[in-house]
Amino acid sequence: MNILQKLSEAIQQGDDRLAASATQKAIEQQLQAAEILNNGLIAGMDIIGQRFRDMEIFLPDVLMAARAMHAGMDVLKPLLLQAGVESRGKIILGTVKGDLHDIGKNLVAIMLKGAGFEIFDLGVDVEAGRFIDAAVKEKASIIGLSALLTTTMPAMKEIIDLLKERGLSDQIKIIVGGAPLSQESANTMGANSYAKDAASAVETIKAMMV
Ligand code: B1M
Repeated sequence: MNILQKLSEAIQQGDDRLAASATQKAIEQQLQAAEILNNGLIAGMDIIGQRFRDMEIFLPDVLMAARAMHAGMDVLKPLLLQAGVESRGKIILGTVKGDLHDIGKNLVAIMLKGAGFEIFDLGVDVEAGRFIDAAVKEKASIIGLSALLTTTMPAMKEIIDLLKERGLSDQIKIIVGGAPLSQESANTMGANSYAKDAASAVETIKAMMV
């Protein structure tokens, strides 16, 4: 079993210590951060997602996998954070109301910080108004919204509508992402942009800043 398979296994078993040590070993073997992330950590989490959907495993198993994922991400973080010196701009980020998933949102935050953006992470289960208040307070021109549940996607539209109601949609742009979303759903809800993963979120946000 190679080190990335071992890392994926560690996530699936919810073994946070093994996840951290396998991530460290992968780094020592000079593997690229993106490879460790995609073919080790995320690969393991994808299998957890499938097994959860098929009811082969249950919520506590998913929670343990999430803890192991965070342990691996903590070790990988310095590599993903090849920090830009000058701030490229401020971004408000969070997971929408009713949704507690934060692994993907945290990855987006890490990659954006690495690209030199200043991130104000509001966390999970964030009320619509808080996103807008934070953007106004920090004079941020972009709000990034994450949702992992089909049932919480409508909360994104609520924020977009509230922004319009407050007459701020010319100054503040919205980018949305998360597993149940697509370019089509982003268009339908009226978001300015959509990104399918953390790496494309960085590229899309750079383009939005121009
Ligand atoms: Co939940 N969960 N979960 N879960 N969970 C999913 C999302 C699910 C698909 C599992 C399944 O059934 N196969 C399913 C949703 C079904 C649906 O609505 N379509 C589901 C469910 C049903 C639930 C509960 C309702 C279960 C229950 O209680 N019966 C419950 C809801 C709780 C709530 O939020 N109110 C629940 C709870 C949980 C845990 C708490 C146990 C845990 C989350 C822990 C945490 O986040 N701290 C959890 C987990 C871990 C998952 C799965 C297994 C993995 C999610 C993950 O972290 N993936 C997930 C199945 C899956 O997605 N395969 C599942 C890894 C992460 C790197 O990817 O988050 O997709 P992702 O982020 C990507 C992209 O989406 C994108 O970039 C990221 C990095 O590349 N992206 C953005 C994300 N946000 C972005 C923002 C952007 C741009 C890109 O711009 C701003």
